[in-house]
Amino acid sequence: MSIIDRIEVSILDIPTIRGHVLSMTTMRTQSAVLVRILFSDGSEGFGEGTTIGGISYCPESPESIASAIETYIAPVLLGRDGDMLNDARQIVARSVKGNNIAKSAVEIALWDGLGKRLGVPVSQLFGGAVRDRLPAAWTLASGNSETDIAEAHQMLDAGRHNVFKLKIGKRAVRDDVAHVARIKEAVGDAASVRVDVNQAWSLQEARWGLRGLQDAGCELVEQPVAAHDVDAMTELAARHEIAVMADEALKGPESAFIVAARRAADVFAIKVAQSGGLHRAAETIAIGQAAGLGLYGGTMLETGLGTAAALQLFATVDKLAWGTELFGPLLLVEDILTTPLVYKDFHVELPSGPGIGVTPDPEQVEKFSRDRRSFSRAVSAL
Ligand code: MUC
Ligand code: MG
Repeated sequence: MSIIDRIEVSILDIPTIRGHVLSMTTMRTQSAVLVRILFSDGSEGFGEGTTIGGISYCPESPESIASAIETYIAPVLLGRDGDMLNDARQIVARSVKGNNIAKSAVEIALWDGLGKRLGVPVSQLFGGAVRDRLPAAWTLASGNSETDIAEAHQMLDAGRHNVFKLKIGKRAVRDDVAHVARIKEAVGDAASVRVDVNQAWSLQEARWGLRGLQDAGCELVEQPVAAHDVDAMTELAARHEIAVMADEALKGPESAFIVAARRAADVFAIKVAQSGGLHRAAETIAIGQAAGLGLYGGTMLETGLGTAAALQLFATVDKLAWGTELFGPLLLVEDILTTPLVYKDFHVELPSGPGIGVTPDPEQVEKFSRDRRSFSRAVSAL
């Protein structure tokens, strides 16, 4: 038995290499909630939960993630058997509604601990990896077309990325379409161009937008309208050839079932954190596969730690038709891992090693740490 003895939570604030301009905010820092679980046999596991732009992307914030873990999730897990993942997930699900990112951060740490104790990578606990590297897209979001074009060429020349996701939705639809067309023209057939609207358009704007994007050679549009507007997504997916991808609309298997049943997307962006953990992300993948939808490995712009956890799951998926966007650590001025993930030949490699395959460097954690709290089985102390 490996009893969950102690759960440590810290928020790391890591600056980004440039402003990341999204329809709802501009990110200059990524705040990652790091979870460390210590087990009675001396083993440990790490997890991570991030959101995007504080609280502008979804209801969870770095502070709420840390607070949900320390106030509600840690108390129900301390003293339980860390090898019993289903038991842990179920008790947390019964005690805490929503808070998917917080649950995911803790669940990743449990998987990491279990994998390390068994001496196997987490991918093996999900049936085994079927590939050792995955295509990784890059997001162009400097807010300026010229800067984005220069960045795209730099990435192509370096052999780092040949799939670009453009963040749009902040300007008028016509200006956004012109911006996308310029970038597509500049990269030509050397790269795939896709966009993410992050829910910013009304259905009427989206009708025009999708037509313009399609004519500009853009291959896919992610979450063009509000996450709850399933009917609008259904109409857009049916009327346009450009692929429509659901992101914010997917919060695990329950919502995935609704989106799939209503044909409200052609592609699922699978996000481990948004799904509520690796297990629920795997269930979401299964629903997408059963519905015949395309799959894409999404990100919440995690550090190398959360990115490695996602890699462990995505590497087990039979077909990821749209690749991944697991570039999170590259957007940060510095990563926190002892050994960074390898980005090469337009791919990111699956780390070998047990658990999630990576470990945070304590000095880097200390350097970016905003605060640190720990909760032990006997006493809970700040
Ligand atoms: C999102 O909405 O997909 C993923 C990549 C990126 O640049 O932002 C995120 C969020
Ligand atoms: Mg998105």
